[in-house]
Amino acid sequence: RKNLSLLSSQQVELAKMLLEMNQSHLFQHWPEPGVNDDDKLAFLEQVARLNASYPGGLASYIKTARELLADSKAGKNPYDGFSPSVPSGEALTFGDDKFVQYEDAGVWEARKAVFVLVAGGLGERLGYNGIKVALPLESTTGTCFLQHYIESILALQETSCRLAQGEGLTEIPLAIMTSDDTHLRTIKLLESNAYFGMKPTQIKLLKQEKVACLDDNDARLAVDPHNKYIIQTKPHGHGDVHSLLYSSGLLKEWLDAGRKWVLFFQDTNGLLFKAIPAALGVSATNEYHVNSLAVPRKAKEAIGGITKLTHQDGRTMVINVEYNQLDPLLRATGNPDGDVNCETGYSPFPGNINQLIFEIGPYLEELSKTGGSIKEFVNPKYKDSTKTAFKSSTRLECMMQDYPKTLPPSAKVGFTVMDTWYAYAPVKNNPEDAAKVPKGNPYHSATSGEMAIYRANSLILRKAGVKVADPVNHVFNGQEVEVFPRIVWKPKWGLTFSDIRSKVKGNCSITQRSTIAIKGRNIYLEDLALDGALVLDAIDDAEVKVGGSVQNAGCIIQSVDFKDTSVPEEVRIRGFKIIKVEQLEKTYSEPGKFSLKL
Ligand code: UGB
Repeated sequence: RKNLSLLSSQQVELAKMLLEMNQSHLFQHWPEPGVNDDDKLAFLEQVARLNASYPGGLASYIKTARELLADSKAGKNPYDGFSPSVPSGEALTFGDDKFVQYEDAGVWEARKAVFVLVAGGLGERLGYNGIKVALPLESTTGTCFLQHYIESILALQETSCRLAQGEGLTEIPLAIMTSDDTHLRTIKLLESNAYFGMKPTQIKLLKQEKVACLDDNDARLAVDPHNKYIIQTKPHGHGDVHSLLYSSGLLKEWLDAGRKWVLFFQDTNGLLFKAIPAALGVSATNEYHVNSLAVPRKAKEAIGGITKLTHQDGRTMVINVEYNQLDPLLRATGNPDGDVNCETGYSPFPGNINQLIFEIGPYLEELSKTGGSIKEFVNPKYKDSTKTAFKSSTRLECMMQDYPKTLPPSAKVGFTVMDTWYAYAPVKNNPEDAAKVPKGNPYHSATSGEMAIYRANSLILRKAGVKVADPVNHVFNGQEVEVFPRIVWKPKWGLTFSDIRSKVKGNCSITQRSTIAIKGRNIYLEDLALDGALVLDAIDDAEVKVGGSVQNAGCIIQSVDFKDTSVPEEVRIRGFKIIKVEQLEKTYSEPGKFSLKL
């Protein structure tokens, strides 16, 4: 290995910077030259990595940390001088004329879009040991979140590029932000599934680095308790996505290639793509630089609230206020009850679901000024009220939805409120915590996430004219949920409401105990009466009309206790499994027109 006397000038500069920034404790334990040189080199290499991965470098990190820690000690309110009010945005109703117009506009625009999935979090609240994008979003077909996301993007790509034939753009890129916790497992999931049908070159992985932990109010960097040559690090938050898109050159590449929109989304929302086309249509029609998707939110629910903030000096911004800050902000500004439901039964502040659509041009222009750094915050857990010592080391954090905080007032920042039933069903909470959620508030568990898919698909088919039976109530893992028929389809079968509406005809009906999985693009249901389980598959060149009556024993749902470790974790956390007793399967693998009368 290298001798310490051969340190690069950059390493020497960084060590000097640390000494100047009152970080001499990092070197105090170093023995004389020649002893532990490999450890010392590894330490300096880590310092160089931490320096390179933070906009402005480590010196800037330490400086910002000191300022934020001083503000936190002084109890400074980050919203000092601002008063909150309810903003106005675009509200959509699934399936009505306006919604369909926005969907059409969104599908047309989609060929100029890129998607960015933030998937660097481990999901501590869920307590699942794998990566969250590998979890099945429903267990009827076992499709995992990543597969569903990729297939949805491919379906959008196919339709949008076909509509705009000859315009040159043929692929919608996907970038995935990973972290050390998720990177290798994300690659493995993609590689072992042939990238779920996407071209490998269409997907770019950007790994976020962790940031240095801080031991005290002077922002002294924390060393690992087990190895003094390692600086302790923790995740910096999903806000890293902006600096990564900027520093990797991807944003510029996309803009140069004629792309206009970047859509950010999170790791476990199986409903999201039902809302994407219309939301993109809203961005395009209203020429929003920033468009945040929101849903009605119960007061104190653990999702941020979209809020209009007006400063005493007249400045205003529409921004997410995180769930733990909205209530204190309201109380401090003349609303003694804080965050409470209004007469609608919901908080007047719509809930941020962290699905953001930015116009790339103005976004890149802004990042060229900021380097992609996002307003950070610090959340130290103090030992006592003197706020002089921490219970454990802390670090700076940042959130992707804070991007608009640095924008000038001329920026067009809007939001779109969608109904929760078709836009938002994340899988975030473990069964025990979900069972403790106050009645009426969403569980956000694997159980509710899956049931939300069946509910949304049932309600959409109803809107399209199918007679879908009412749900029955069941309790799984201590959570009472409505169980609709298990209706699932591939994104390419029904990407938009108009698409779906064109594929069901005549008098169709589905009973509550039924299951239907539609896997082919050109499958049409016509006068179909289903009471049991039916699986339909067809290649894209096969057009199949399916009608008549199906009756069989179908699939049954069997309860599973989350504590039963003999059952795989992804099954246990949802509290049930699906047993296929009898199902009718029809597959069409030859091109042509077919009519199936059952
Ligand atoms: N994530 C990363 O990629 N890197 C990180 O360092 C951390 C997370 P959580 P959170 O949808 O209900 C957000 O932990 O942060 C990814 C919004 O802030 O699931 O508590 C991670 O993989 C909040 O306003 O959520 O809360 C995941 O995909 C509200 O919208 C995503 O970031 C809330 O989500 C979110 O991480 C919500």
